[in-house]
Amino acid sequence: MAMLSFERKYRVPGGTLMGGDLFDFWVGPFYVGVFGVTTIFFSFLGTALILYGAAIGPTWNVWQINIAPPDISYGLRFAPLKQGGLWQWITVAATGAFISWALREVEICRKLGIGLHVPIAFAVAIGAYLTLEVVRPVLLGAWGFGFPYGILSHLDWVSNTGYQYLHFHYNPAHMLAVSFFFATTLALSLHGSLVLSSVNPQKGEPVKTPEHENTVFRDYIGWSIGTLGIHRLGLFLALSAGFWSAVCIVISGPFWSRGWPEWWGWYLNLPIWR
Ligand code: UQ2
Repeated sequence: MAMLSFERKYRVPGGTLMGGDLFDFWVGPFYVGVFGVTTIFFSFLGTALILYGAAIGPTWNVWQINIAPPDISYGLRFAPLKQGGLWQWITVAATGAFISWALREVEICRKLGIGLHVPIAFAVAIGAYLTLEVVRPVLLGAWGFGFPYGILSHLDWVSNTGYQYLHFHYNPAHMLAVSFFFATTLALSLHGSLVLSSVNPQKGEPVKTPEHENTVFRDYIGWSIGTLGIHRLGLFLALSAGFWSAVCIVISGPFWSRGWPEWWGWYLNLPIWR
């Protein structure tokens, strides 16, 4: 079915999560919905607050603009706008925009009658952000433990937070996260190159099918995971990378407050070495 007639057939009311037919329409190619409106509201609010924070700051150098969370002494209270309150409201706006976007994805999936894999995958990324900016600061008792909004400043935060635990690469959950990130790039490079090789055959050859793709890997390693399997694997690897990233930072402080190399003392203290 041609794309335009397909879209005419499926762009019908229904499948919304709340509000019934309210905003259940399209603007050009874009589905609006209640959550399209809330996405626009929160992203405009957040962007305006960021611009205000930059305007009252010392620089317009994009690399150096920084909107920091409140001082630790504010604990989990509201801070004045210029003492971290802006960071708090920007965090509220970002969270509202991310969750609105995920729910808009859910409504589009429901309209199409497809699975909810895309919004669920996005929810894992939102979960990693909320772990950094909400869950860990709440567990540590102060919003000041969140990362600041700024290009260089958030890099400094990552570096400082890592060195606070002496050597973050000894964090076992960080090891898992990094391994999943690398495995994700390996899987996507294998998959992308394999598919492109099949649809870009050598001169005079017809475009190839999945049988050829399977045979490449059966010849290499005696096994092919299959065309559906590679996408299941890719989603698993990518979500695992995000999941273990969230775990590795939320356990740093709330669960383990010394250097991560020291955590491996359990191994050195095993009774088998006596
Ligand atoms: C595959 C297959 C695909 C693929 C790829 C493979 C036809 C088009 C890439 C090969 C993948 C394997 C063997 C898994 C590798 C494991 C990790 C952890 C990276 O068999 O089926 O479909 O794209």
